Amino acid sequence: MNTDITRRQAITSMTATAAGVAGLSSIAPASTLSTLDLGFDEKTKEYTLPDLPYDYDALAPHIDVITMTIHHTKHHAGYVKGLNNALQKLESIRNGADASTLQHWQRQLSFHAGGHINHSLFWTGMAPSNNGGGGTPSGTLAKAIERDFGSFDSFSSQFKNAAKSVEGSGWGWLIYEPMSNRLLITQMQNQQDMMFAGAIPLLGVDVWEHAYYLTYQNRRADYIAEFMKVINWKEIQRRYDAAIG
Ligand code: MN3
Repeated sequence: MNTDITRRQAITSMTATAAGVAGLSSIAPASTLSTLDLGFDEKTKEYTLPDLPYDYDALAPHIDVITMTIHHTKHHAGYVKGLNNALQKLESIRNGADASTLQHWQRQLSFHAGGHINHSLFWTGMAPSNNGGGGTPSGTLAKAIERDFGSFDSFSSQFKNAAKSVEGSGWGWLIYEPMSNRLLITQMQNQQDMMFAGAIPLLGVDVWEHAYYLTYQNRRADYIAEFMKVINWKEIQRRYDAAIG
């Protein structure tokens, strides 16, 4: 037990120091999300849209095939395009173009990078219910959930309520806060607002209407309940393991 506490304190202390010294690059440790494919092309310096890890109809009936197809090929693709465009505009400004629109393009960068990363985490955070999706977490993640929320049911209840009550469009998240070595549930508005430095995303549910309206119309809570049945807990565990080092 002593060894465990010492190790945890050491990790927390190391993470906090790294975040303080190295700045932005340490907001999310590279190891956490490095196996998340954002389709970044080193040569062109542009992002591309990665394929889904399963077929468009694989999550039905929880999430229908038309929603999945449009969500990935139109909405997610739009964020990738917007991200590349924002980066290009910021490069032009660096190279001497009119800087009066800088703030606009910085916000566009945040919005579209958020959209691309959120969706990439979303797709890979789910799995077909006959192939690993659903159930409950086990192992160290289950223990951390019990430690920080009391029980899985208590976590699940807060996560669903947080996602349901997002004002307008946004996301519900389970995040890891490395400086204090704890899990938190957060809301996100749009693709980026209300998130804070240090937060490492583990599990996110998209509650924009485009994510559920065809099947669930205004019944956001019903959609979230079905989302819970396709969570890829093995992948969420992997992200947690990477986050705690
Ligand atoms: Mn979406």
